[in-house]
Amino acid sequence: MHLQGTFQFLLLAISLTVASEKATCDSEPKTNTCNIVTCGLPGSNGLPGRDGNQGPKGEKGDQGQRGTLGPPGKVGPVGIKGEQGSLGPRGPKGDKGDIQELISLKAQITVLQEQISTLKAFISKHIKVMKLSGIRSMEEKWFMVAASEGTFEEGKKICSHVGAPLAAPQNARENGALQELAQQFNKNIFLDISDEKAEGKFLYWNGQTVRYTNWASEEPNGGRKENCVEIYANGQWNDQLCSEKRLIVCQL
Ligand code: MAN
Ligand code: CA
Repeated sequence: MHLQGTFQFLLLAISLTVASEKATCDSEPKTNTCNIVTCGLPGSNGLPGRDGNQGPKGEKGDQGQRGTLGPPGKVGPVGIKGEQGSLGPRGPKGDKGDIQELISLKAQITVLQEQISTLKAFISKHIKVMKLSGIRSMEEKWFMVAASEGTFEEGKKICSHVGAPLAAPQNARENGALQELAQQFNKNIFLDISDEKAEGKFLYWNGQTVRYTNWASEEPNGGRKENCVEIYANGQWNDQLCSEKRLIVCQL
């Protein structure tokens, strides 16, 4: 072991000497003289040295490039209401009123008023003619004398020619209109009311139960015999024989 170490030392010493001589040979100009140790052939390259120590920390790099645009943020809360704006400038002056147009409108109104008066007088005369003819007109119901006399069945037949029933008052006003006709023609009038189907149960021609009545005192008293109804000139009602002949008034 000791010998091996010694040998290695010697080899190293020789190598160093040769290297030194080689350097001397290369650097010095060639002369005719020669050194004691002659230059040998250069040795082969040694093994690569060990890695060096870590270098010093580099300088801070340049700033990076700007990033891409991010997504939009959330909508913020509603702002507070602003104050009322100031009054706007005054508008241009309007056109002068057309007095001639006003005069024309007044004239038209006067003409219309005259026409309305004429129409009113015309209608008034017609109503008088109608009344004399045995017609009473209300908002939606008209009574019209159709025959001076007839039984209940005859009367119904006459009115049916114009698709109408006999008169049947459903309130005091309508009863008053029929009363006028009874007075005017001095005859009782058959109403389109009967208890023929069920004794004591008076129905209109269309089967509806009679609501408004104006029975005279003690009426109705006819039992199964008097199944029709007449109106007197005083406006009161009486159950009567259907075979009697009375004024025939239709309801339109
Ligand atoms: C007559 C008839 C009857 C009526 C009485 C009233 O007899 O018209 O229907 O009830 O008079 O007194
Ligand atoms: Ca009676």
